[in-house]
Amino acid sequence: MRARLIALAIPAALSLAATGALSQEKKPSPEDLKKHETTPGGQYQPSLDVLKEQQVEQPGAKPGVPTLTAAEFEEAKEIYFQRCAGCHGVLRKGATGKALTTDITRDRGYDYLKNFITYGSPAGMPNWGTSGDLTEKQVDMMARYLLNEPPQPPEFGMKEMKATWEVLVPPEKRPTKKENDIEIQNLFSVTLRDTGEVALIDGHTKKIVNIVKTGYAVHISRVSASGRYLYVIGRDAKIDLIDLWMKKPDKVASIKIGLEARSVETSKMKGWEDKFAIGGSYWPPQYVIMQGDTLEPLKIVSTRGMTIDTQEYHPEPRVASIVASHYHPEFVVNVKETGQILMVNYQDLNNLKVTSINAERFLHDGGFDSTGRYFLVAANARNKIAVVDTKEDKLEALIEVDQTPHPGRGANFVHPKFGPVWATSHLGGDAVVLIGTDPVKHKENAWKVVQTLSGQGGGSLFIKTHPKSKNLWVDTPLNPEPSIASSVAVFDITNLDKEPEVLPIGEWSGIAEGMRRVVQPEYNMDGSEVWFSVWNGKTQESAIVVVDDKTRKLKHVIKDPRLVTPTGKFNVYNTQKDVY
Ligand code: DHE
Repeated sequence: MRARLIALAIPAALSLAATGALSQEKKPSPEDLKKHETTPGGQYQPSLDVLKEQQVEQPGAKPGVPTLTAAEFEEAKEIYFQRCAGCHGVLRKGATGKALTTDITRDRGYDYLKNFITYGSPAGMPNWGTSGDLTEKQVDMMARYLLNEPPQPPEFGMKEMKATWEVLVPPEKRPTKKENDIEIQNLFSVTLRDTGEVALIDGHTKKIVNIVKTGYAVHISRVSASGRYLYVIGRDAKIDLIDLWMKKPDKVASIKIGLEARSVETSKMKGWEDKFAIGGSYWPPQYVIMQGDTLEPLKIVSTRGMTIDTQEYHPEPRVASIVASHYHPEFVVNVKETGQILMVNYQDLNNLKVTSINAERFLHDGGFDSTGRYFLVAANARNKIAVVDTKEDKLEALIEVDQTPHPGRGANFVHPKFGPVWATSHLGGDAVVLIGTDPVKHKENAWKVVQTLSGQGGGSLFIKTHPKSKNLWVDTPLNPEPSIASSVAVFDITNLDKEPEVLPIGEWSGIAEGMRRVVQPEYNMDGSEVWFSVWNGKTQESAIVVVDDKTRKLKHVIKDPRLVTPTGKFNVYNTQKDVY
């Protein structure tokens, strides 16, 4: 799967405006071509795999514009959604990459487009042609595709959602108390990315309790405030609700909330525990509030609107991370392309109150500070962290960090010198940035980068610690160097000036084949163990490696033929209580 993600690498920008070394006739020199190599940050772009399967109408021909046959249109559309739309947008209005609307593409012309697609650019556009990813024929087809109007994928409203909504076990037929003897708070929901399943693994016995079929390329799991319900979302926008009280925890409801999605969350405010769920989608750009125990869709809200900086209309601002406020009955919805953070109050769905906070464009992933009051989110393509005060519902700070921050939910700990900090690692380099988070007792450090550590290299996705731990773990699964991708760096929180120790988790797994990408450290409930996924290709062996947190020694390797492409792991208690 990793190989697939890289092969489907999307450009950071098909910078038609930034001509750089490439002009219409001139081919780049071999030296320039070297600069066109895609970085880990450039590789980590959405691939709209589900959208590519959609039937969309071919826009009509226009005089003077080269046409495509129906078969060519189908192929070009698939390539575009899979490889280009992540950066340039489904409707080609631009996202992290430049806009490719026909006013621009026709102005640049066929030859120009063909060259760009063939050779790429140092600004981040991969060399699709010279790399062999696209044939000459495909490059020609894509250049023509871009000269035609973009097709519009279908909307997905209440009618479509209701048609997919299923309550497999109605609430009145569900257990009235926990019917199993699993310590459910120490259960892990493990994403099996390429089989579209989650493995529920007992944190104590390390045995698989159940494998539950979920959405396509399943992405994340979140846990309800009571700890009873588990919500899982796939990239196909399918949400599955799992009841952990059942004798064998299993699905009780499911729904599709769009065509492409990445995030789900559940209401956590006191008095509203388990009441609502929310799902955010990439396409159509919208979020939906659902009944927490049935997933019945109640309220759909579009995120289409104006960007915070240039205040221009954006037709497809994707919903990135969503968290549930602990201070108000609100969801914190991060809208990627407009840069708005929406505080969606779920108290009265008919008179919905939404506070829209101007943060920064390209919001992606983030988590709370240790008090649960401040939410820190990466505006990854802007190299910034935005901080929202969820008590006052306002932007607290915008902090410049390193290239392409990717915190996951981040890591909170007390720095020996600077007090409470939240940390993020980066896709674009080895920096691990620590940000002060205590505006009361450490005012001078609050919302400032107080220290920058050096990890193993770029390509980091997740960082983790636990309130009971002295370790700070930093993964590097997207680093191109196999030994770095298959190991993890661990810093001593009590002595951060010391070099990190590097643990060869991939080697410890005993797996000999594949890249053995080590991804997403996740603690067990009491903070004594850290679990790592050893993520290999779909047909290769993968595993979960459990490390003793105190000794940093290998404790256990979980292997099972059913553990195909494990990536994210979500410990029920830590996810329920936002412990990270
Ligand atoms: Fe993720 C979180 C989007 C690729 C594993 N990912 C998120 C979130 C978003 C997101 C918006 C935050 C959700 C939230 O908190 O509500 N991810 C995307 C993409 O758009 C992207 C870049 C490309 C795509 O086409 O999906 C992408 N993500 C990946 C992967 O390739 C990863 C490494 C493996 C996989 O399983 O697909 C991956 N993403 C994760 C994980 C989290 C996540 C494990 C949750 C981390 C956490 O600790 O909460």
